[in-house]
Amino acid sequence: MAQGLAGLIKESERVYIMGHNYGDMDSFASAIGMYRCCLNLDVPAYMVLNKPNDAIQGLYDLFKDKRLYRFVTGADVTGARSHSKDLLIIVDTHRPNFTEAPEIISLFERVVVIDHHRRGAEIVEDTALLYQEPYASSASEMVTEIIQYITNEVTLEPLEASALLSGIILDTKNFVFNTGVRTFDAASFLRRKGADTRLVRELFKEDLIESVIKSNIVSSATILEGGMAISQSVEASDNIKTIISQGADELIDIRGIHTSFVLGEDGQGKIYISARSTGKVNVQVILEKLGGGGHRETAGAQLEDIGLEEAKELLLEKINETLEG
Ligand SMILES: [Mn+2]
Repeated sequence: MAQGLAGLIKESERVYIMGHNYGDMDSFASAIGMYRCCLNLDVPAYMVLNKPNDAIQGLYDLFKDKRLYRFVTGADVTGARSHSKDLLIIVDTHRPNFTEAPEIISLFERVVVIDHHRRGAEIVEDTALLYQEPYASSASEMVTEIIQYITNEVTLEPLEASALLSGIILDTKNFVFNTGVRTFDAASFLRRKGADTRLVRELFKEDLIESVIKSNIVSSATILEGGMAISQSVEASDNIKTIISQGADELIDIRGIHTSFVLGEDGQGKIYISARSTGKVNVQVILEKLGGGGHRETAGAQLEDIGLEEAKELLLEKINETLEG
């Protein structure tokens, strides 16, 4: 795979690399990793990034002022030259509409996709190379392997290695999920190349405010009979969906709790519910009764024109109804 990819890169005038929209550390880092492959092959490359969001800002800040790394926007790519001799590499997604700049895909005659997600209905058509590995933990893991085989001389800067390690850590939630032998092999290679585990830890630090809200969710939880927990965020936030889903995650990590429900309100007065279960209770069935949906172990719902306390009462009613049924 690496040899095929090396051939495609070498016969290109320029290479453009893009991840998915609302990029995360895995898509950003795997783009950095492929950028490094192009540098090692002496082919000029550009990373396509419109506007870094909060999830990658910290990581992006480490690279943005270094002249070695070249970032362009989707508009820069559309407006520039003919891309008939260029190559587009898409990382961490295979769905055209999920990419950072879907409009540029058709400008390229040759497109490569490197992704670890299970294949969905929508996929980039006519790829010159499709490398899809659902057993890989992350795009960063796949790219870390590619870096080792694409050139005989392997150059990888410590900062790039740190970025790739943070991508792996994000997608495996600290080497817990989808973690195989090859994940540790990749991590070990990155550490040898100078990946800085303290720097990675810094990148995962969250804002104080959000962390306080989350602690409140956990500390104010009520335990219902038989290992179910229910809680709410007293603070409204525009980021409430993320906060309550992480709060619900933390609650089922507590021994004795197998199901958790967390409510919260966004800045516009809309109520969100996030539910998690270890599988004992089907939370999808409960939240469907409130117009929500999801899966057996992860579900959510949104309610309008209702207060937080009222919504909580309603939820408790549906929980009881379901369990009695
Ligand atoms: Mn990923």
